[in-house]
Amino acid sequence: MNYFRYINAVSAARKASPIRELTALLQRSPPTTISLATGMPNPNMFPFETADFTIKGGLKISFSRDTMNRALQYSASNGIPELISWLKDLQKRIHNPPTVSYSPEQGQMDLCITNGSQEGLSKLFEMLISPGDTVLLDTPTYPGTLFALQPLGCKILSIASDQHGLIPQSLSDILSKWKPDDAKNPASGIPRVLYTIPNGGNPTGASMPADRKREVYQIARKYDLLIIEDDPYYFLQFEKPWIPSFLSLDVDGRVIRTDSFSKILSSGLRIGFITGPKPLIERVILHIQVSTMHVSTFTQLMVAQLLQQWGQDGFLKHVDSVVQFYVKQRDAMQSSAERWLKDEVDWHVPNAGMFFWMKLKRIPDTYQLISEKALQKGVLFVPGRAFMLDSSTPSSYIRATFSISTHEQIDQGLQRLATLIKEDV
Ligand code: 09M
Repeated sequence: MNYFRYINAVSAARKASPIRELTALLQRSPPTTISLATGMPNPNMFPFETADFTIKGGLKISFSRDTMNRALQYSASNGIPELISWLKDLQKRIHNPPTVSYSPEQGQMDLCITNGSQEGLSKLFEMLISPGDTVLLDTPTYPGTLFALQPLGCKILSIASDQHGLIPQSLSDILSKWKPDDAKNPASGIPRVLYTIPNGGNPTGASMPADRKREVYQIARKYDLLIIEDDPYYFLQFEKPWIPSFLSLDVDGRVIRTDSFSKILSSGLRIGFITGPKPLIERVILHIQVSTMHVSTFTQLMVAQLLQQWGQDGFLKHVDSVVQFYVKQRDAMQSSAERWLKDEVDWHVPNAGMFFWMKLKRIPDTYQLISEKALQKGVLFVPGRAFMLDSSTPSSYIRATFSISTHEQIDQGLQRLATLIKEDV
């Protein structure tokens, strides 16, 4: 892969700050080293001394004074070493990416920690997109992606999707406007980036089966596309075996995957990670160096110590227990939807994630119904328009989330929706 083909002028111009490089060096140096080098404050002057965290299941994490000093200090931009190595091992176990054994230039798997997957996504877009570029994605999609992409001045081509996610034939049809050889011609305007949410799609709830992913990967090879696999709901898959990821198919080093701990450890701690070819991950790290500098060392240490105590098996056991909860929530929404909405609404039962994507059959546009009347009835959903390329496009859909409400609230909420629909049509 010629990674220079994908990065824009801003990203190509990024250089390593010597001071940040020194910080990383210091992290690896023996404790006897006397550093008169970096501009780090003296942590003994910080007010926080120690901390104890009580973890479900009886575990405890204690930050001694030394750990606390480290937790409150600057750290390397790619993440603290123990968290990076734990997560690399996890990726190897779960996805077993072919790129693990590649050389760095061939696109060897690398990983860096981000402030949730949102930081990873926005940094990827800012690395890859130049004004006038054409980007491929399946709509409806996550507004956090649309609103990160649109100001970059790119044209977005929307690929059709159904209850199994992005439709490979639609991707092929859209790309057939170009010849595969156009990938060698910068003036051809051929898209270079494909973005998709492969599991528990936001808002659609759709998950892509493995054979579709293989088809999409082959199309990406044909047209030399980079695939951004935004997968924050990977660990909220309700059925095993988990569907193989794009990363697991990545023989070329053309997949960058954004993962998130937001749905399974904490959304407020802001821990996500991106996994992909080293030459691209390095560019993202250069951007982190001059923006957020790094994810909170405190947060990273908290999570690293938990993961180290759990081990991979303990982590996966925790994921199972989270999934068990969400399956019951999903089932509660399914049975309440059956009870109140089945004449007026169409939906597919999601196999992952937190969302039902409901089509209100007799309502051509849900925007007013939701933004004005629903609130008066004491219930709220996101109107479908919010997930469209152009948010002024009418949509008969709504997104209903089953993560946070009790079964009773879900039932009442959907009953209120049923009343609302009856009054409206
Ligand atoms: N709604 C998300 N989605 C959301 C949402 C949210 C406050 C977040 C996809 O926490 P991160 O950074 O790992 O998650 C970002 C992210 C990336 N990709 C597909 C997502 O769904 C999070 C936060 C209020 C509302 C929110 O509605 O859908």
